Amino acid sequence: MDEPRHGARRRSPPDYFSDDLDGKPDARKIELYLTQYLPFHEQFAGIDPRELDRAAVGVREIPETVVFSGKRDMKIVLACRLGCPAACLPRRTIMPDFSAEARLRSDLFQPVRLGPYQLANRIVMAPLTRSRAGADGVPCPLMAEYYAQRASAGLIIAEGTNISPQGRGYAFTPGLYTTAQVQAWQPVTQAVHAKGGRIFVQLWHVGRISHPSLQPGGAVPVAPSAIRPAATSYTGTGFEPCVTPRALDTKEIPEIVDQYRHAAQNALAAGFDGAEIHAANGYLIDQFLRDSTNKRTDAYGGSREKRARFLLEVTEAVANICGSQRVGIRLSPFSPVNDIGPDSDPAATYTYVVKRLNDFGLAYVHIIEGVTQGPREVPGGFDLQILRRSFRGLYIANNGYDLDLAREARRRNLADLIAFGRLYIANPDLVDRLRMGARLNVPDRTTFFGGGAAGYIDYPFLTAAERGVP
Ligand code: 8OZ
Repeated sequence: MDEPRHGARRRSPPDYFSDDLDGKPDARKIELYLTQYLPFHEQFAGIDPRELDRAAVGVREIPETVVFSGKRDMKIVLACRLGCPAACLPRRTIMPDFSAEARLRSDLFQPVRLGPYQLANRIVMAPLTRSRAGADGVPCPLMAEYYAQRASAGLIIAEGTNISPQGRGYAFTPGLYTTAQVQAWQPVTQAVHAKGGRIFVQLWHVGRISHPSLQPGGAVPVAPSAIRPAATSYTGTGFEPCVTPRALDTKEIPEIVDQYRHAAQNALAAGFDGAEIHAANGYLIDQFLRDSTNKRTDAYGGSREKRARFLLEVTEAVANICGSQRVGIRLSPFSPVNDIGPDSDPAATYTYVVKRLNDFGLAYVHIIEGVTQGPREVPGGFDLQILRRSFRGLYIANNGYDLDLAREARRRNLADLIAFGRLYIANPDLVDRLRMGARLNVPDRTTFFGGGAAGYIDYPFLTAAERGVP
């Protein structure tokens, strides 16, 4: 660790501690460092020093002088300045064992700009279906408490919210198509804002992933084509197999685009900071995009361009209402969830989509990497960074992230923000817990969907003592 690696030449010491290599480090800054970080160091003892070297490379992106430490051989490493490779960092033996710094310095916990908003950090609460709304899709008061508890996330993306009665596929999911729903969302967004948080809503139409008992008039659900999925829909009394959907008539499609427009208007009236279009997980927009589920021969099916048309019309409608910088979109290019078959050329289809999305100047794409709630591997080895590079807005990465993976994604600049789903169910103060490397609460699966306060707003926060507050 003491010698320059990779054949890098030792350069002159950086100017932050310009007297460091042979003289004494700046005592005032060391003091600052000790008071700021020492209280945490026990939390992070035992980090492999090689980890620190990797972190050193990562901090190069922070446009400020940084300090971090490693415990090997009782050394503290004083690092500096943008662009200084790890291999040429000055090293001094001055203090024993404080190895926390690499974790603390990840820019996961630094503010970031998203559209018009300055987010407190790069951690996103992913949309999570919790089925606590009323049978009429009206959010319940517990939801204000639930989201406010999680307001320290840089951004909350609220759960999938139905744009219309026809868009509903799960009992007790909220909506944004009635006045009562809008009014019941208002205390939710206010509670998040009162805690300094930001909250987008996720606009959802499930398409064929529904059941007649959830549909207006007991109708069969709709889809681009009449292909039955081997999937289930939660009806309120249990999971029922999905039925063969009815293929939408061409003239109905602009009506659904209008429903998205109306829901986007309602989202603003409800106080949301923006909207995420749910185009993932085998729901309606995904059903239009993939040629496995879209067999149409009209202007919305056939070629990739035609299959993407519905998604692009929805995006245009929502962006026109919210302002494009208040809109994001979620995609799951390689996920088979909800029995959606793969597109015959997913790499080309989804690359085409994100390139076309550039026409709107959206705030972000939110990519479920790999299989939703499953392996992160992408079939065929497609490099999701191609999507990221093709898109001009921010890239939110999701699926199976933990602290190490998230830090790694930032260190290697593979994502702009990281969305955590299941970890947020049981850890309202996830940001603090990740920042401190603290233990995580274990979620209770039996309370994921439906029910009341139990398993919803009763997961404990770290105590003051655990947070190191006297
Ligand atoms: C995970 C797996 C399948 C579906 C969604 C309700 O995407 C879901 C979902 C989440 O909105």
